Amino acid sequence: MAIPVIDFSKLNGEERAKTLAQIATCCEEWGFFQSFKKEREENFNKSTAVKLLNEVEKNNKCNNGKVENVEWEDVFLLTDDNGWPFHVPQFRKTMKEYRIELKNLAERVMEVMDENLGLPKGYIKKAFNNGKNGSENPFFGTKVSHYPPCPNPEMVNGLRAHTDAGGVILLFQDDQVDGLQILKDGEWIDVQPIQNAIVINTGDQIEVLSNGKYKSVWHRVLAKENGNRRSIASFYNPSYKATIAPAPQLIGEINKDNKEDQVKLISNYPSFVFGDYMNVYTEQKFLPKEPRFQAVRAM
Ligand SMILES: O=C(O)CCC(=O)C(=O)O
Ligand SMILES: [Fe+2]
Repeated sequence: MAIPVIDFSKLNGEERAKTLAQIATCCEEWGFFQSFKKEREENFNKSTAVKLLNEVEKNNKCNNGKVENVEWEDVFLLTDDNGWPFHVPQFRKTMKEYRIELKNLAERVMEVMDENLGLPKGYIKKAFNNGKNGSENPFFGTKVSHYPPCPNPEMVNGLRAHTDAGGVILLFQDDQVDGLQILKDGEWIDVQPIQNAIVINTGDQIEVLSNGKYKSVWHRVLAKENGNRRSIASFYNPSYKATIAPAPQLIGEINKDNKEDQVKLISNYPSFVFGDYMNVYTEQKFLPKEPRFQAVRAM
């Protein structure tokens, strides 16, 4: 089974309706898809991001014992206002450009989801801004990961199984070294590396806003014996102050089709402040999803 690949440039052409439908199916049935656009290939070929990442690689030594509660992953986080390494001036410029592009892509993906869910255009973006147009910023962070080769990959996870907390996640994954897997119908399947594709998935907040129509999907990264795996994940999340709840339009829609489900779904997703959700998530990221909603409901 292969994760679906979508050509986003077709959203602007004759195949718009077909592409919208493909994305809807991905959101409903997979929670993960890969976006591919021809021009990106050229842009990324020119980009110095991957070359610069080589400069921050560290020489990690692996243990032979079983390692619990840790990741075989070396990480740094970027936002708009962190410090930047002065000895690699291009890095800041390149990452800034990259992040602007990806933020735009995330907003386009959210608009497509608005349309597919029958919500007004801009609904999800506005919900992430706490119902305001632009006065509160969504959180947009980029996590750069390095998974070094591990002599005992069966004894440690690159990254333990989790769902993502936030909204839309855009991942530029290594095209040489695989390792990312998603849980689909009870089975772990590989997210096949595709050169210059962006892997897109939806987080817990989209699950709540869509009233469970778009589920956040479990995924993990396997440690590998050979090869250094790099990935750059960008997270488009609500503002910490935003109140998140199922869209009222979707509760109504489910009601028409299946009354029993409606009762269940409403009580499954409380309304909460995203900052509170993150406090719960920090403690429970690698535990079952459902108790997170219960814990935040009780806050
Ligand atoms: O490195 C990857 O491929 C995935 C990273 C990820 O799932 C995460 O940081 O939440
Ligand atoms: Fe993740």
